[in-house]
Amino acid sequence: LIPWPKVDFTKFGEIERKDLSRINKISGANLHRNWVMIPHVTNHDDCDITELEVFRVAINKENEKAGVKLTMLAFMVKASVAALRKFPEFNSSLDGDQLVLKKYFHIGFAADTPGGLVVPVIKDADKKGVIQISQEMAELARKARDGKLSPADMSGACFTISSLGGIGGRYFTPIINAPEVAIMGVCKSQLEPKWDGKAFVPRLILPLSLSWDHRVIDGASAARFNAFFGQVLADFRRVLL
Ligand code: CAO
Repeated sequence: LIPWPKVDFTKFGEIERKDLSRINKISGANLHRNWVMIPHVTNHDDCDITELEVFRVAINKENEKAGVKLTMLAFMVKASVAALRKFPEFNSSLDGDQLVLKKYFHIGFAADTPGGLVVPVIKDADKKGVIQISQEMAELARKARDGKLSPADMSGACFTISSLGGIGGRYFTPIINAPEVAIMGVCKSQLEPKWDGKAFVPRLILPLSLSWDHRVIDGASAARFNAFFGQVLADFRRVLL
């Protein structure tokens, strides 16, 4: 590679210099390695979360006094577990000439903090309900913002979800969090007109962006993974199957 350009920006105008945070330095090095070493591909898809959002809002209303708040992200953690069970190569890591297939389901989620990006992990998400996952996520996100996450809080993930749903955007290309082999990026859901065979009806559509490691996964499996993930969110009874 040719050297990074060295430019005296003061020649062009006023500037200010700021040190990178500790988290920026650590996550930047990891992201750079993962971007360079993993052959990434990203599949984009949409899923219909109209019914799930109605259910989520109703449950939150029912439990308002108890202070329970179910988040869309917690449902996505459960949907990830169902998809990882169905497509075990997504719950693996490369180790030389071998693939390590994991029988546990720890799901990481990207959390934006004033110091930078961190990925706390919900352990054994297969054994937890959506309420418990929502509560643990809120607690981990709070610890992340306060800079109080321990190394144990951030280790052992099998698969990561990066949600920009509360912020905006349509699709993006998330970078895989090695040694995981895939990551689900989620953007903001929007009401869109969908044809039901007779008329256009308003449906709440969630954009999905799944990045995967082409050494382990192929495009057909990724398309199936996205389709299944979307089917689970469209009809959550499928997590029971
Ligand atoms: N579509 C539309 N709205 C959404 C949504 C979606 N997919 N996901 C969440 N929202 C809405 C929620 O309904 C909520 O709205 P109200 O305040 O009106 O109830 C609001 O966005 C906040 O959502 P939330 O409290 O459920 O938070 P969250 O679970 O979406 O996010 C966390 C939590 C920790 C993931 C988030 O704070 C965060 O850090 N996100 C950024 C992650 C990131 O930076 N990813 C990029 C990594 S690559 O650089």
